[in-house]
Amino acid sequence: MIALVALDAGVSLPASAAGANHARGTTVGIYERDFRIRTHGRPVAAGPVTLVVRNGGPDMHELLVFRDRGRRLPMRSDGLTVDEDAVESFKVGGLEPGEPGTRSLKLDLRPGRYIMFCNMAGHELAGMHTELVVR
Ligand SMILES: [Cu+2]
Repeated sequence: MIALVALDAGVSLPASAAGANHARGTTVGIYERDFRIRTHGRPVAAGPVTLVVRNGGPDMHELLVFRDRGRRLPMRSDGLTVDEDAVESFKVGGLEPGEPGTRSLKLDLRPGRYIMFCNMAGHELAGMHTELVVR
């Protein structure tokens, strides 16, 4: 696990803060539901980035963040989940599966392209993935 990652499930920011630049970094709103992940899609500044993740349900969802290797993520033999162990060195953080509601994930991101997805069985394949570009 990378030391820069910190989970902070207790913090909740107003939706109006999504995408705004603050002295302490950038806040990005992420919206999950069965079976999509949406964000504003604009590049964000490198440095401290807080993802405010709202799960609209109805299922539990997680959010994993990996640096993009420029290749498709490897799947486990179940064919339904990404083999996280095979790309562990690219992982920058994540939220464990959670019930509908809002949680936040604090990251410290270098410039580059990142992929965010839910790795509960079949969810990534169903469409629960998106990108984040950091400049
Ligand atoms: Cu999910």
